Amino acid sequence: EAKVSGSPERLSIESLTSLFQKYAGKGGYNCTLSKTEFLSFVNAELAAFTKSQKDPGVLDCVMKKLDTNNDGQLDFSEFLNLMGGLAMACHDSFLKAVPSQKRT
Ligand SMILES: [Ca+2]
Repeated sequence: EAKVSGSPERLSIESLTSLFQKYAGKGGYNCTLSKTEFLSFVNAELAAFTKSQKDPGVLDCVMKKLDTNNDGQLDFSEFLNLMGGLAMACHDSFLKAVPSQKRT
Protein backbone atom coordinates (compact mmCIF):
# COMPACT_ATOMS: atom_id res chain seq x y z
CA GLU A 1 0.00 0.00 0.00
CA ALA A 2 1.45 3.30 -1.09
CA LYS A 3 1.97 5.93 1.54
CA VAL A 4 0.48 9.18 0.33
CA SER A 5 2.23 12.39 1.16
CA GLY A 6 0.02 15.07 2.66
CA SER A 7 1.58 17.80 0.62
CA PRO A 8 -0.92 19.20 -1.89
CA GLU A 9 1.89 20.39 -4.12
CA ARG A 10 2.92 16.81 -4.72
CA LEU A 11 -0.46 15.33 -5.48
CA SER A 12 -0.41 13.23 -8.59
CA ILE A 13 -3.15 11.33 -10.38
CA GLU A 14 -2.05 8.13 -8.65
CA SER A 15 -1.99 9.69 -5.22
CA LEU A 16 -5.38 11.33 -5.84
CA THR A 17 -6.84 7.96 -6.63
CA SER A 18 -5.35 6.26 -3.61
CA LEU A 19 -6.30 9.22 -1.40
CA PHE A 20 -9.88 8.93 -2.54
CA GLN A 21 -9.91 5.20 -1.84
CA LYS A 22 -8.24 5.69 1.52
CA TYR A 23 -10.92 8.10 2.74
CA ALA A 24 -13.84 6.53 0.91
CA GLY A 25 -13.01 3.22 2.56
CA LYS A 26 -13.25 4.61 6.10
CA GLY A 27 -16.92 3.75 6.50
CA GLY A 28 -20.21 3.41 4.70
CA TYR A 29 -19.89 2.92 0.96
CA ASN A 30 -16.34 2.16 -0.12
CA CYS A 31 -16.63 3.91 -3.43
CA THR A 32 -18.01 7.24 -2.23
CA LEU A 33 -16.99 9.89 0.28
CA SER A 34 -19.57 10.72 2.91
CA LYS A 35 -19.57 14.22 4.33
CA THR A 36 -17.59 13.02 7.35
CA GLU A 37 -15.05 11.32 5.11
CA PHE A 38 -14.89 14.40 2.93
CA LEU A 39 -14.22 16.65 5.93
CA SER A 40 -11.54 14.35 7.31
CA PHE A 41 -9.95 14.20 3.87
CA VAL A 42 -9.92 17.98 3.48
CA ASN A 43 -8.68 18.62 7.02
CA ALA A 44 -5.91 16.04 6.78
CA GLU A 45 -4.73 16.43 3.22
CA LEU A 46 -5.66 19.96 2.33
CA ALA A 47 -4.83 21.70 5.60
CA ALA A 48 -3.18 24.53 3.73
CA PHE A 49 -6.43 25.16 1.91
CA THR A 50 -8.70 24.93 4.96
CA LYS A 51 -6.42 27.24 6.96
CA SER A 52 -6.78 29.88 4.28
CA GLN A 53 -10.59 29.64 4.55
CA LYS A 54 -11.82 31.81 7.40
CA ASP A 55 -15.44 30.73 7.09
CA PRO A 56 -15.94 27.18 8.41
CA GLY A 57 -19.20 26.94 6.45
CA VAL A 58 -17.28 27.08 3.21
CA LEU A 59 -16.65 23.34 3.26
CA ASP A 60 -20.38 22.67 3.57
CA CYS A 61 -20.93 24.79 0.49
CA VAL A 62 -18.11 23.05 -1.33
CA MET A 63 -19.56 19.64 -0.50
CA LYS A 64 -23.05 20.69 -1.66
CA LYS A 65 -21.67 22.10 -4.88
CA LEU A 66 -19.65 18.99 -5.59
CA ASP A 67 -22.48 16.60 -4.85
CA THR A 68 -24.03 17.06 -8.26
CA ASN A 69 -26.50 14.18 -7.92
CA ASN A 70 -27.46 15.27 -4.37
CA ASP A 71 -27.09 11.86 -2.75
CA GLY A 72 -25.01 13.20 0.13
CA GLN A 73 -21.96 11.27 -1.07
CA LEU A 74 -19.09 12.22 -3.32
CA ASP A 75 -18.23 9.66 -5.93
CA PHE A 76 -14.91 9.70 -7.71
CA SER A 77 -16.01 11.97 -10.54
CA GLU A 78 -17.48 14.44 -8.05
CA PHE A 79 -14.22 14.22 -6.11
CA LEU A 80 -12.30 15.07 -9.27
CA ASN A 81 -14.43 18.19 -9.63
CA LEU A 82 -13.17 19.19 -6.19
CA MET A 83 -9.60 18.84 -7.40
CA GLY A 84 -10.44 20.89 -10.46
CA GLY A 85 -12.10 23.50 -8.28
CA LEU A 86 -9.13 23.60 -5.94
CA ALA A 87 -6.79 24.03 -8.86
CA MET A 88 -8.94 26.93 -10.04
CA ALA A 89 -8.97 28.47 -6.55
CA CYS A 90 -5.20 28.15 -6.28
CA HIS A 91 -4.80 29.67 -9.69
CA ASP A 92 -7.10 32.57 -8.75
CA SER A 93 -5.29 33.30 -5.51
CA PHE A 94 -2.01 32.99 -7.36
CA LEU A 95 -3.17 35.61 -9.84
CA LYS A 96 -4.38 37.86 -7.01
CA ALA A 97 -1.16 37.36 -5.06
CA VAL A 98 0.99 38.42 -7.95
CA PRO A 99 0.84 42.17 -8.51
CA SER A 100 1.04 43.18 -12.12
CA GLN A 101 3.94 45.44 -11.22
CA LYS A 102 6.00 44.61 -8.21
CA ARG A 103 7.69 47.51 -6.45
CA THR A 104 9.91 46.91 -3.47
CA1 LIG B 1 -22.97 12.39 -5.13
